[in-house]
Amino acid sequence: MSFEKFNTDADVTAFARQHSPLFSDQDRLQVEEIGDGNINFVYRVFSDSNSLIVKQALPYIRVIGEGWPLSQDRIRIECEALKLAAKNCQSVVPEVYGFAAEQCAIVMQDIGAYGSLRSALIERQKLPLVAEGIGCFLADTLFYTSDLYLGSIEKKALVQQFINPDLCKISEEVFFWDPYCDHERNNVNGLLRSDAEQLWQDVVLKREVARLKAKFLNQAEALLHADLHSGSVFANQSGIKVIDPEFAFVGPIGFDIGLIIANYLLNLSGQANLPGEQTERSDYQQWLLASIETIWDTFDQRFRDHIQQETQEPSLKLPEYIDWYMQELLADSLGYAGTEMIRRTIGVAHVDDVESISDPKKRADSERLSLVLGQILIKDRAGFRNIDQLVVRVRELMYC
Ligand code: SR1
Ligand code: MG
Repeated sequence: MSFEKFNTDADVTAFARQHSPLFSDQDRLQVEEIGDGNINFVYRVFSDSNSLIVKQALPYIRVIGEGWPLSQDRIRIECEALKLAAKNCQSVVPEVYGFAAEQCAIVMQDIGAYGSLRSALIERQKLPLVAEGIGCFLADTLFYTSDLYLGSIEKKALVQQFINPDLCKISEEVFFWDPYCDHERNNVNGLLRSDAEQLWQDVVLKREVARLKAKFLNQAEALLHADLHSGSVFANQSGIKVIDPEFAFVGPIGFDIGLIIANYLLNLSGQANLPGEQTERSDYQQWLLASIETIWDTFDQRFRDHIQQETQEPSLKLPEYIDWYMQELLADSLGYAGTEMIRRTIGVAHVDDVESISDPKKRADSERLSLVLGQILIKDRAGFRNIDQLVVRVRELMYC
């Protein structure tokens, strides 16, 4: 793939004009770089009356530089995943206006009316429709790209369309390997060193993580977003938008569900030591736990409804099979939630929900909670019969 990097604002505005009908020749355009993610460059292009987003994938990871090369095919994957999600789950993703393989760039809708869910959680906002919106997003995008809906031939074509080896390799390493050894990429708070060392010795934990990794590698169940943390969800009073599906591939459904649940739990760990009144903190913690229940319950109900109404394959519609299958999905989701909590605590990429706690001792207290909860989720995942049991266990652990 030949490649033309945007070097100036003029490069970005020319690209925006060429690939979207939003601006007229008379419009004076301005550009601001807004990307705060780890991987790509993101620009907002705006006139007096309109705006859009340009996203460009360089042949390496933005925050690391040329030392960590990365396939630019990820931008095609993102573009195609956004279009498919728009079809399967209406208006929950930004509209794609244009794509150009030569520049490895997409032009898409500006969702400036929404803010990152991570920031909203850190600020203790109680946005009313978010958890339900996430549950619906999960049920729709995952059902309509699984064998429960697609024909056998169509499903294999989908697997082929979303072969995404470079991005999968990042997750294989940063979720399932680095945090379980003294890896040079890890970022361990000095006050947490002995907790991390203890974790690295836990062979039962490492065996369970290996089982989850094997599923991640082998279980082509549905098209995942595959990086569904709270920075990939944007939200406001009227709902959500989900962005950044560049990690998309056909993998185990529980990975998407687990990641977003984990991000609520990471915020919950952070809340214990973020500034503010104790009553306000614990009230918000209850709200986070209620949100997790709503995410799972909405997903569970809607996914079952889809199966009942739309699955054609008779063997996969058996009520006995569906009950067993949903139980497996819950266990997988909790297991992957555990891996997200651990990797965001001692791995390479942390989250602001905890990182923003300025006192290192208090931050270590929150990190310790995340590590302990992460291990419980991984090791005991099959023991939770429903989401309420998880909530009870978290309350016991965190005294909240
Ligand atoms: C080195 S890349 C680390 C993380 O950034 C992305 O957003 C993904 O979450 C990835 O795991
Ligand atoms: Mg991202």
